[in-house]
Amino acid sequence: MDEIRSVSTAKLPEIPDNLSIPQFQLDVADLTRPPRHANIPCLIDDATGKQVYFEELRSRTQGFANALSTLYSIGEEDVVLLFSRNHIDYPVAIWAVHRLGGIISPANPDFSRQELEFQLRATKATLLIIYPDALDVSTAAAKAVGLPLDRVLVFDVPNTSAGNLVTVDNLVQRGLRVKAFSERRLRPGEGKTKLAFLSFSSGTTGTPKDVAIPHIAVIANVLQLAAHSKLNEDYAEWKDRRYRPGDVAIGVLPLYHIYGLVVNLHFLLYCAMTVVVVPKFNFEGMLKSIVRHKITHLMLVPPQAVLLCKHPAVKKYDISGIRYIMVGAAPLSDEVNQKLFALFPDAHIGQGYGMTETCTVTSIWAIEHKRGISGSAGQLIPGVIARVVKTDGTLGGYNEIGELVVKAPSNALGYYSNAQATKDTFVDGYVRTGDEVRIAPDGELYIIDRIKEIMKVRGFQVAPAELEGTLLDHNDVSDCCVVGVPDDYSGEVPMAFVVLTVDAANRVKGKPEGLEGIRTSILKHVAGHKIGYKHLAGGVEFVESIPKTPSGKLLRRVLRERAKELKKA
Ligand code: 4UW
Repeated sequence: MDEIRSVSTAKLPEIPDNLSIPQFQLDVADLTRPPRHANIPCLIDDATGKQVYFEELRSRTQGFANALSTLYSIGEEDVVLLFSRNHIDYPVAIWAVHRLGGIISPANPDFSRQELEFQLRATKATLLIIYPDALDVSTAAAKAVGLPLDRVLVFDVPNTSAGNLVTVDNLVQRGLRVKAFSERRLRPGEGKTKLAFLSFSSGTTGTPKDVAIPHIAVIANVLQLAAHSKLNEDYAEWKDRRYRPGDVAIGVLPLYHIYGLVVNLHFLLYCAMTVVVVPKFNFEGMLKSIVRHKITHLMLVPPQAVLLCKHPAVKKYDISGIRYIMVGAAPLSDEVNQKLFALFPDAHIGQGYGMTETCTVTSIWAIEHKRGISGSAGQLIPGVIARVVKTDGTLGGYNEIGELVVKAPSNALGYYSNAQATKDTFVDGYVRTGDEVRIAPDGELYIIDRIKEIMKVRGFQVAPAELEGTLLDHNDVSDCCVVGVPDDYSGEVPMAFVVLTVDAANRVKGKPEGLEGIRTSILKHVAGHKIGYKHLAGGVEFVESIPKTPSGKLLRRVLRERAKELKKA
């Protein structure tokens, strides 16, 4: 056997290759999508309760496109960097840029100045849109890369200051008074190559890279999910239908990450559902929102599911309206899964699995199963073709273990500015996932291990190579290796093995407090340059040397085992 396909009987419709994402989401009447009732909002702002209806979403997108085109000359291939928490105008910004032929590069809103600078430089962004709490970081980063401050815009958040910056709402209002932009239409086939997003991922190795996601990738994944969930089949008699117009999902997943962007935003809006937009995750805040907005759908990452199972505050709230919980982006333990089942006896609960490079969902639990099978990441969705590549390079069949390699209409094109990494990861139209899996004959996909270098900390990628670069900038570090160590809440956390410079080693010889000083200084150094989830929560361990192969490649596995032993001791 050389290929394994989805066992789903659902039929994937033809995927339009001549539509931009906003045209697909907002303009075309598509018979396969549930009709949106005029009285069902698309978005609700969790903080203010403001509701945004379909027509308003559409007109705001057009207004913003007008303003971006006339006042900022945004057009073909311009990259606009979105450095923001979730906001009701987040999709407005995305789709306005897309309507002009531009590209969106989303960034984590908690990034440090250095991390934002890196992404601004890498993408050559010509416009930056931020959330007001990032004024200082953003202006410093913009200055550092030479982006004029009049090209930094800010989303409107009540009771916050936008400094001297122009706000998005101000521009939308100005843009609504004119009709100036000309819609960037795609020629037949062009959707396959016209870029929509540059999202960052480390892939299987190295530092974060810009994943080139074309318009068709997002459209395809939405249609694959729709087919998988039989959204377009008349099964109205199923009271249990998974996604119904009027269902309300909590939007705590960050929209800058591919899971939130494609599933929580594009797919759920396609389902004519309502998404409650939450700028910053806070567990008890989420419980309150679940009650306030009568939430039916939770899209979560494993640590949030852990809180749901263990946090004492859960008992204080009536969350019985929840009938769907999807968890993914990192492994979910059997224990948590079982607890979820017990806590929500009537809900649909299961895992999804995906990756930035496959522009998102690769598998999700079957629509016919109310509950996913514990330990399984679900079944391949329609349109996905999988190969299981064994360690000897041959292809495995059902129940054989190997690296999952995936072909799908949603696959990204490669890494925009890294030809070598593209060659290594995107092979003959397939993406190497770096995940070790087994596919059972009934179609269930089990993720056995992660064979790639990256760690997943609370569902976020952390690239060891990136942290090793930062560590090497510290004066006392001559060599290092970063590995993940297991952690109950975060899944895993980074830990560093460090070799001191000869100077530093001499300085602290026989002085344990001196060594402690260096350890603290290293921890602070990383904390000063990197976002919170990349901090060395697993600690720093000093070693004489880093084990390497004769060709100089880090033997990361050896240190990963050492780290596990240290944690046990
Ligand atoms: N079990 C074990 C899982 C799982 C997993 C992902 O940051 P990225 O590039 O992308 C993501 C995407 C997550 C996602 C997308 C759509 C979806 O429906 C869903 O289900 C809830 C989740 O995280 O990291 C990709 C890597 O994250 C790991 C795996 O190593 C993968 O290559 N990963 N989902 N259920 N591991």
